Amino acid sequence: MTATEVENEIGRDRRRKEDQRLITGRTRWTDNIVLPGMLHLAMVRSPFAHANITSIDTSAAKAAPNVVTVLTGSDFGEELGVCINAWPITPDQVTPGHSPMPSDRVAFAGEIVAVVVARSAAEARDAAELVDVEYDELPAALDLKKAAADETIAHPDLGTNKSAYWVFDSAEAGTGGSADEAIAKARTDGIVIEREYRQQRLIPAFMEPRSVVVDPTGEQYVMYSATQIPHIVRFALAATTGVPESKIRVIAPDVGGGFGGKLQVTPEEWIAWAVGRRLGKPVKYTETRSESLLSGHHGRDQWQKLTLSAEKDGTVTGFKVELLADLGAYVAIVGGGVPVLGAFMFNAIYKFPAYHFAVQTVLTNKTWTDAYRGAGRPEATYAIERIMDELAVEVGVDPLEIREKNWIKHEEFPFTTVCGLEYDTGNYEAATAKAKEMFGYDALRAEQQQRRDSGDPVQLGIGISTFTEMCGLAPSRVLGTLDYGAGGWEHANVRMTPLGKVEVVTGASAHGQGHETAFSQIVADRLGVPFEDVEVLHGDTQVAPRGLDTYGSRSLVVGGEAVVRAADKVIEKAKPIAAHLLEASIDDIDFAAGRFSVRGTDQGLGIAEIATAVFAAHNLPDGVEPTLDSDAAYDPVNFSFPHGTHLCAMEVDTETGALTMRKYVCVDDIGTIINPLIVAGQVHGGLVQGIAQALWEEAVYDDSGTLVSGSFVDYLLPTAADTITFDIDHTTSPSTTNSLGTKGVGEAGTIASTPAVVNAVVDAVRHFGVNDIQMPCTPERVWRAIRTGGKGGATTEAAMPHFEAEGEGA
Ligand code: MCN
Repeated sequence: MTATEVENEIGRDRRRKEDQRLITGRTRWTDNIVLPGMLHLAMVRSPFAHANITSIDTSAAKAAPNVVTVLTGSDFGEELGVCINAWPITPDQVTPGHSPMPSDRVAFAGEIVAVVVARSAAEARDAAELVDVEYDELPAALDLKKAAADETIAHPDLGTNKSAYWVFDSAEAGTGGSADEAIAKARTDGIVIEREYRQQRLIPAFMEPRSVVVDPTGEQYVMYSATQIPHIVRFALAATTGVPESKIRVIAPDVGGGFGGKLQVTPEEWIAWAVGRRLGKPVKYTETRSESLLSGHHGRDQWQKLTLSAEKDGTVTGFKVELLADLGAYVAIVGGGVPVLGAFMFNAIYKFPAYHFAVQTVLTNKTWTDAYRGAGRPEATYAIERIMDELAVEVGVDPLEIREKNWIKHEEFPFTTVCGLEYDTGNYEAATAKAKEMFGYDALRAEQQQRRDSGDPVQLGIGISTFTEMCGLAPSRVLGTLDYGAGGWEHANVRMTPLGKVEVVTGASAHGQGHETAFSQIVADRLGVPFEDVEVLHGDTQVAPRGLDTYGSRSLVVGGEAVVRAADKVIEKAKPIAAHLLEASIDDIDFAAGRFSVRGTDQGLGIAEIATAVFAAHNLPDGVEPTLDSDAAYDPVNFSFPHGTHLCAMEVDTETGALTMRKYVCVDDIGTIINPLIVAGQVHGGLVQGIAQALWEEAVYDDSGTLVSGSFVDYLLPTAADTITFDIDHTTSPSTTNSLGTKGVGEAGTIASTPAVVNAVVDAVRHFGVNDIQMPCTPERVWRAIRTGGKGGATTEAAMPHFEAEGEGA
């Protein structure tokens, strides 16, 4: 391949390098790892949501075939470590102690009380059934609103379920006016819309269940884990167990998805680590799918109370958001911070002059919650995009018109929002115009009217979501102001091998996103080498010692930029060597398409030739190191702000409540696209995940705190057969926060699609008096809403309790 042929890797539909090994079964998942003498673990879990442990009899289990030992929390001391919360959102946050294996009291059904160690996984599981645990059941705090009112206490020693109260007020922050004043004024001469929305609890369901292998037999403790965050796991292990980081190696081999669900330092990892160290033998634990649903962290679970004020023409004057967020039994690694991330997104693409946000995080006796694809931003987008539709109805205009009246115009960028964030670029007009055209908006509106007029039993609804999000979880200083426990930089190393190939080491830790391919494209373009000559290494703290891993759609905008900078340093390092070898002045050397050339001549050397010359080191300039190897760490000054317009057409059978999606169009602006094929995959997967929240998925507990939706029979994870073909396209306003002009895409589809779908469903049946249907919009809920003229759809739970500030806000 010639240099010119590799010029434009960026923007090219490259098939993913990693897929060869993934889809031909040649990869090695954590559960495939077999080490000499390896033992297997099975967890004994509490069937009760809240109970004192009165006794644990392990004798029968210990006597079972091939069982090596059975251990409980009291068999361990500090070596067990503690599960950490890395984001206390207020200084006075109430944070229950979280042992990976408590010995006195369990706080959710599924919590681990003992671990069985056996020679095979099956024998360990069988023996786990023989562990006899006596419990003294305690009342469980299960309903979020009741828990917020401290009706039943999830952790009696704490005396309250209220964990933290976090506030942002634009008047106090100096970024806008007072939302309360705006609302009071609108009550007399404008419009006030008050709504309460439910964000149901969801369960991240990745393809590969969580799995961990610990090998304590070498000089280092080695942990293989199906995790998104090998660097953070290593840090947490060292910080809480006292073993130096240099003695810990964490490897995330190929990881089969995470969606935020593997952004956790899990009790199972802690226990495997402690058992491996205790016995001095390699151990493995792989969860069953039921354990995954039961005890891996859950997502969402909020009540949202919203008050929007506007002038009579629909110009928004203020927005007040009050949230209750269910933490579950413990404050997970970034659990409390999830609603805080959302706090900056409720104003979305709009120019609201006044904004107030308050969240009360609440402890309950359910599985702990934490990041799930979008983490706070889907919840915020849902709230604002649903209520903008309500405003349009009140004003009597098309919902796109109400959005256009309030959104930031493209010529107004960069724009500082009422939350104090600076949106660098965007063009909502362009994305919306393109989406409208692809959708056939006017024709579908006409058809909707015709169906209404004729009383067609199948009604048509059109749903809109003009979303934005902050992603590229990054600026360390900003994260510091929010008391987040880490920075947001990313690290890369780019090095040329003696034969002119390139190794790229990244601290990002892909688990399905295709970084090996996309980062190869970036480096191939930058260094002018063939795509095939670039190897991307990641996911092993020994190979990639520095990094902050993958979540928050950060890997390209932060990690990719670090790769660019490291590659540029390689070019800068090679340049004086090229000048020396070409016997020219460095000022006369140009670099393009992988070749250093002497300006005005046909003399030149390829970068691969320089790499070989550097390796030989026979003829280097004085004082030049014989390596073509550079590091870069990048910490951006701002987030990136993808946006887009999503339109959904939904047919609703008003006699049965059955829903049939007819069309889904999305036009996203994610800046420069590195690999359109990967992006399409990200958008498709993301859309399905968001649509699933709107229509199918919900973690349901019974009155005793047992997870009823504990298998895929009841937890309705969609398959490809449940979805339609989406029409996706893009507009481009390059980001200014990185040199490639990219914005993240990993969460965009999920964030945008949920409100587009629910807006479509509500729009189809609004003439029956319906203004909300609680998610998931099951046929039954839709049918009931139509029958009852449901204002607020199927909401059955108690009203939102009034909550007051009890702690310091931000
Ligand atoms: N990309 C691109 N051009 C852009 C933006 C992104 O080519 N303008 C490419 C990137 O190079 C990368 C992929 O798209 O290969 C996603 O990039 P990015 O938006 O940076 O997101 P991350 O790589 O940081 O991935 C995290 C994000 C999150 S937060 C969740 S949750 C999620 C997601 O990615 N979980 C996933 N996508 C997932 N995809 C799979 N298969 N599995 C998961 O668990």
